[in-house]
Amino acid sequence: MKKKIYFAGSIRGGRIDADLYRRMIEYMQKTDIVLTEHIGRPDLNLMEQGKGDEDIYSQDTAWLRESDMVIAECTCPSLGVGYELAYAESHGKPCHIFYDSTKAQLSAMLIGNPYFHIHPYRVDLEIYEVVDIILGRQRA
Ligand code: 6IA
Repeated sequence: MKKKIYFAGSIRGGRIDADLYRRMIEYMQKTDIVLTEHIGRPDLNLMEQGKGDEDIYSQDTAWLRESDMVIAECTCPSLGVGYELAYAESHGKPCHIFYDSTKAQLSAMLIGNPYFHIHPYRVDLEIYEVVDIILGRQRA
């Protein structure tokens, strides 16, 4: 059965890692469903103007409740992603947090919470190995 993944990444917090989000989303979509594939789109800022904030909030919280797990890329700090992680925790969803430990220091409010599965990485390749394990994929 395909897993429903809520992928969280910075939008108004800054789009510097948007291309990494896209690569992670495409990798997860090889076997599973990413509810939030728009997070990786390069043209998101333009698109964002058409949608109201209340609609975004209700759609995203509905997707969080529907998801099997949350995978967040947290190198670029984002208030929205922090909120989503707390929301997911309160709904008992497994949460996996990736961040580049050569570029960022993760908030104590995430790293200090034993509920969260924290995955620091130094090169992008490490992300995909961990994603395979999280998604229960066989590796050759
Ligand atoms: O505070 P931030 O904007 O950085 O928060 C980013 C997080 O909030 C992401 O993980 C998203 O799930 C959620 N989020 C923020 N803005 C949007 C959004 N904008 N759409 C969906 N989720 C969002 C509109 C873009 C759309 C029309 C394609």
